[in-house]
This record gives sequence, C-alpha cells and structure tokens, in this order.
Amino acid sequence: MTRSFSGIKPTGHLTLGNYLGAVRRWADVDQYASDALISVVDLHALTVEHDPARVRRLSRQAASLLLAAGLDPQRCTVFVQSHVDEHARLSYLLECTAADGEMRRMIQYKEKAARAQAVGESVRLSLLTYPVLMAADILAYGTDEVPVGHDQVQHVELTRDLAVRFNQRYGHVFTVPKATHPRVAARVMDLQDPTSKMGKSLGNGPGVVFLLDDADAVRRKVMRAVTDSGQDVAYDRESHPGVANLLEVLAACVHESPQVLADRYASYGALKKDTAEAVVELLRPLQKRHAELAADPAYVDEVLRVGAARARALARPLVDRAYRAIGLLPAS
Ligand code: AQP
Repeated sequence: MTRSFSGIKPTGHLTLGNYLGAVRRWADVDQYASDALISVVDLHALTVEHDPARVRRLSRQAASLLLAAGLDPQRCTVFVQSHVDEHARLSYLLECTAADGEMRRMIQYKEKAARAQAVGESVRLSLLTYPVLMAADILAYGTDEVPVGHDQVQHVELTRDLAVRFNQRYGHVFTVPKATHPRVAARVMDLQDPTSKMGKSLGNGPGVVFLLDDADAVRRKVMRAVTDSGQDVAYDRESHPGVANLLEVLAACVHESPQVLADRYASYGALKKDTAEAVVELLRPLQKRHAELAADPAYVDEVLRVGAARARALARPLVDRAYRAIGLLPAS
C-alpha cells in the first residue's frame, strides 16, 4: 500500500487554507487510499519567535482539529513530531547531505529572513535548516506521497533531491517521494490580500478564516474580502485574483469547478454571500466535533500516544539503516 506523510505546524490557529489545501484531503482520501501518517510538526514551530505555552496549547488544538476533521485513528497514524526522536536523528544526517547554497535558496527562508532584516532582527538558524527537518519527517517513513498545498512544492523537491543524493552516495535507503495537490484550492489566498497565501502565522486577522471562527466572523471576513475593480465575475487568477480566490473557495466547498460557478454569478455581492454561507456550513460539523474533543483531552492524548508508538516503530529501523549506510558505527 502507498504510504503518505503529512504535517501541520502549530504556529497559529488552523485556517481555511490548511483545511481546503490539505486537511480535508487527508481525512476524505488519504487515510483510505494510503497508509497515512499525519503529524503535528511542533519542532517546526520553534523556528520563529514562539511562546512555549502557546505552542503546547496549539499542538493539542491542532491534533483535536485533525480528529474533528475526520481523521480516524483506526485508519491512520496521528502523532506529534517531537514524540518521535527519529525525525531529529535523521535530520542531522540530511544536514550532512544538503548544501548551504540550496538551503539559502528556499523561498520561505528568503522571505522571512528579508522581513526580519528589514526591521533589524536576526533569524534563528533553524529557519534556514528546517526544510531538512521536513525532509527527515518525510523520508523517515519510506513515504511515497506527500499530500500538500502548492506552497510546499519547493520543500518536497528538496526532499527528493536529498533522497536521491543520499542513495547515490551511500546506497539505496530512501524512497523518493512525490507531492500531490488537491484539484482546487491548492493555494487559498488571504481575503484582504489575494496575492498572498492565507497563512496562520503571518496572515492578518481580517483576511484569514480560522477553522474555529464563529459564523458571524466568517460572514464578516468573506463579505469584506477584497475583490477587483470591475463587475465581471470571471475566473482569472491573474487579472481577478480576489474573485478567483472566492470562486475557488466556493468551488472547494460545494465540489464544483470555479469556471462553472463563475458563469452563475452576475455580482460580487451574491458570490460573497454564497461563499460565506458555504464556508459556515463546511465548518459547522467540524466545530461541533472539535468542541466534544476539546472536552476530552485524555482521549486526544491517548490517540497521540498510540500514534507516536506506531510512528516510532516504523521510523526506527529505516533511520538506523541510514546511520549504518553513512558510516556510523552501530551501538552494540
Ligand atoms: N493558504 C493555503 N492554501 C492551501 N493549502 C495551504 N496550506 C497551508 N496554507 C495553505 C497547507 O496546509 C498544510 C499545513 O500547513 P503548514 O502548517 O505547514 O503551513 P501554514 O499553515 O502555511 O503555516 P504558517 O506558519 O503560516 O506557514 P509559513 O511558514 O508558510 O508562514 C500544508 O500541506 C500546506 O501546504
């Protein structure tokens, strides 16, 4: 059976972008079609300024939301990255495989480092190296497929390069994975700035729909979404990025194509109203289930404990093999 690995960072509250671009597919497709491992990748939340208590809180909340979204612990493995030492163990070997130059070319590093530099701040070394940790997350499990939004394409490419390089230098150890994306909404944009990704850590409040936003907040954010000058409801990301984003969100909610939906609307107002209601309905069952799970943290902790034990058992032999292949003396 195909194996898939997916991760979500507890850097903020989960967004509609996370859900439509990734989480919904993990729940609706991947856990049935593959041996799916889904991780709250908490080590990645330490690459930027962080509050320890908040990271802990968001990690449990992310796990609860994954379960609320329909991930079934009987069908897939849900766990917290830092509970499985193999990720950090393998990351070091991959740092010894990666080149400094290729890390500095990573778009997310360049963008975040430039932002920090502009205000006279430095960035953590881990911001430069975290794509290698991400490669370790994926490669430790012999992963075939990585279901992600479009923002992660470059990281999966790096993962492939490192796997191939390691295999060529030290013998075949790693499966070379490939990224897969949803048909629509692979890149949900910020409602206030449709040229930027809707992100949980950098997104500004009014342009980001959070999964736990109440119905009024969702309606307010969608109704105030920036649209384009003109009146045409056309699906064109280049010339009408705001309207195209709303069409994609609506299309993803109602399982239609954005082009077909565009022909049905004569005004931006009607499109916004239907999109807002579709998002409210999409989130309603998820929020209800999340409220039940939030009231039962012991259940969530147990799911994470069992998940980590399974993940550890899968990763350990493969990472041990990589340690031997690269020339390290096995512990007796
Ligand atoms: N806007 C989005 N549209 C489609 N997919 C998205 N994903 C994230 N944002 C969108 C996908 O969700 C999965 C988990 O994402 P993540 O936790 O790795 O990243 P994030 O939500 O983008 O978090 P940050 O902290 O806001 O990220 P950065 O570092 O980019 O600033 C992934 O599959 C992702 O593709």
